[in-house]
Amino acid sequence: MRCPAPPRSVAALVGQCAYVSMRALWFKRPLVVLGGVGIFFYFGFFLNRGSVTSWTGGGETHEAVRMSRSFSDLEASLSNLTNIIRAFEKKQDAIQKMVEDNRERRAAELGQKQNKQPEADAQEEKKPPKDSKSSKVFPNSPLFKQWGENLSEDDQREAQDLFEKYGYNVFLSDRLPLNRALPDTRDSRCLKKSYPKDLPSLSVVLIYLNEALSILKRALRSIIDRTPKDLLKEIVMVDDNSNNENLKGDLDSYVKMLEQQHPTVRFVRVRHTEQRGLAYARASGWRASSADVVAILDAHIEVHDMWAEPLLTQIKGDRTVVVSPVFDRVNFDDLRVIRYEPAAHAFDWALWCMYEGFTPDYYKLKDGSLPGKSPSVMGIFVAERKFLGEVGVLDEGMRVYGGENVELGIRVSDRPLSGLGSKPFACAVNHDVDPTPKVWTCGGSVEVVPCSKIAHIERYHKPYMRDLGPAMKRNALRVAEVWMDEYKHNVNLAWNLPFENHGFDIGDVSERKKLREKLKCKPFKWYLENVYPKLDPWDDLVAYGGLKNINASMCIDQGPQPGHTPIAYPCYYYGPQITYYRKSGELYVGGIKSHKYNDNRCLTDVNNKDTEPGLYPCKEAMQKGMGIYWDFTQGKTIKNRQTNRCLEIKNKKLLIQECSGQVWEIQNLIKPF
Ligand SMILES: *[C@@H]1O[C@H](CO)[C@@H](O)[C@H](O)[C@H]1NC(C)=O
Ligand SMILES: *[C@@H]1O[C@H](CO)[C@@H](O)[C@H](O)[C@H]1NC(C)=O
Ligand SMILES: *[C@@H]1O[C@H](CO)[C@@H](O)[C@H](O)[C@H]1NC(C)=O
Ligand SMILES: [Mn+2]
Repeated sequence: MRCPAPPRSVAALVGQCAYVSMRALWFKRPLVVLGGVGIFFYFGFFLNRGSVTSWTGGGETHEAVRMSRSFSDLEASLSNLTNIIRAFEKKQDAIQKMVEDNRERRAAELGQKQNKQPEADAQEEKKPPKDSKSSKVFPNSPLFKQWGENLSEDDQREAQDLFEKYGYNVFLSDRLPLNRALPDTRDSRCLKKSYPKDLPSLSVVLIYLNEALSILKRALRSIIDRTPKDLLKEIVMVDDNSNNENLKGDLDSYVKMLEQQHPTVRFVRVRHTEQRGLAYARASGWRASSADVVAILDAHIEVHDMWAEPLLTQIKGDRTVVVSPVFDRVNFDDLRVIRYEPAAHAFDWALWCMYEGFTPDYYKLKDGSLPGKSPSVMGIFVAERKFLGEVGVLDEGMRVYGGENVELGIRVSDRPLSGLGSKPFACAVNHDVDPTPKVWTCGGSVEVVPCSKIAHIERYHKPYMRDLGPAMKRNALRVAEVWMDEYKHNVNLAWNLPFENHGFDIGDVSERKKLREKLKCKPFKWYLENVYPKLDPWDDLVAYGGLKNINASMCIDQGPQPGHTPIAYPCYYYGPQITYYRKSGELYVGGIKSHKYNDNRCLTDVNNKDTEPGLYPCKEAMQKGMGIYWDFTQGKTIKNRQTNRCLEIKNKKLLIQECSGQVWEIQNLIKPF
């Protein structure tokens, strides 16, 4: 799973949420969104937009190291423009502050609960670390920010080595019991539910690449211990060409031992001889499976008690529903479990995943144990095996990482998102009716099931590749090409790529297009209107990019942040200077939001004697009577409709004044305006 930090508390949904790993908690700082509609990550926006080249955004890891690497590349390429560099340094300070804030919040959070670990099933091979006073060998390592206080220097070195290799605390994992207890983070109503006896059988698919042995063992252990014997048919382990040695012999002997202890469970091993990426690995696990239902999971997880029954019950009631458990976060450093609130799995136009509130209908029922409909999945999902095959499993033409989950979400969403999950049927079993439909549509829907919980490590960095950006972009462009019809260019906009000649070879999509035709899938417009109306279609956008004043030869820039005063600046055509002009006359500076619940920042004539322009959330600006609508055509003046004053530059200052005839040029035209 690749998504960013999900909501951590109920408050998240009513107001606030914490994480996108899909953008990780380090940089996606969740903001309070009133009305319970969603969650937004203002900073992530800047990052994604901001990086023309190397910033990967998203993922479980926006770490400072990578940040500064991206920024120093940038600085190098702009080395002759010292003032611009200064601006970016300022930005880095802001980022730093944000990181500190997050750390403080984290510290507070960690102070809250300790999970008790049982003594049993400890891993004998290693003793707990000794208590001895020693200084920090890696004071700047994220691993030691909250953890490892009393480790000897040798142990610190070992722990740091392992952390750098795996992205989580393997040193600690090696010393925790494989069957450690997890806190019960479910809604209390879940404990009172009962589930049908005759549920479909289950294949659990674990995909992994260079996972630590003890993490993988703990995942296996938890699945075996916490899935009813009569439901768990098999565990399919897909190794996407790992190169760590202990995933060979040591893992084999562990699996052999499990096989002997649990003769009813079939263990299937799939090994790729080259790295094929997440989508292919998940699909090859699906191919190797044979039970009624497949659960396709990451291998850095532990399932909670009763995780399978609620999911299987939903699928028993409706074989076309693709379900997801709710993921709790396991910290990469101390491996503690942090409760996440159930939330819908959503995405933005860059196809980064993120959490979002369910629809208002859902919350009206005031029962957080009920399944909720979701526009997409995060990556981990559970589906009826044959149904998944009928609708095309996953797009195996995707590479490395990202996009495949959104593609699945779009593909199987065939019903309006009413906000409610399907009602579990008491007995009507339809998973074994004739599964060969005459004409199948892109049928189905996605649900998040709160009574099913899986603890998932949000890794500090991922093993797939140093920079996931190119793969993300490529896969997103694939999704756009196959599924998004007239909206496909929104993906280019979100990644700041030109519509044509974007430089990515997206591979052959003809099979996926054929699939779409064969399944008679509904148009993307239908999906937007019925399943995911929160996504802003951006359909009245007419131009975007840097906006240059021809007379002064300078660009508009969002100016110091936080702040409300855009400025004139030498053009560098980067995040803070990217503007979006809407047919309505709204002009955004410094970014555009993917979701309707997130307000954009409108250029305003604040309508008083003060001659500086403003940059305010559009709704707020409207309420305060500021002018947010501008008349503009390419190479002409930018004139406020309300005040008839113009946006101009005088002595290198951005002003609003009586029109003197200065003209502007915007970088990219989307349609004539
Ligand atoms: C900076 O470099 C660009 C080309 O890389 C050049 O066109 C421009 O004149 C340079 N600016 C200054 C101030 O040296
Ligand atoms: C580290 O050692 C000190 C003194 O022995 C003790 O007070 C403290 O609780 C220890 N910290 C941890 C995290 O074990
Ligand atoms: C600004 O530049 C445009 C195009 O070069 C020119 O037609 C116009 O007269 C200039 N306006 C002012 C006020 O200098
Ligand atoms: Mn994951």
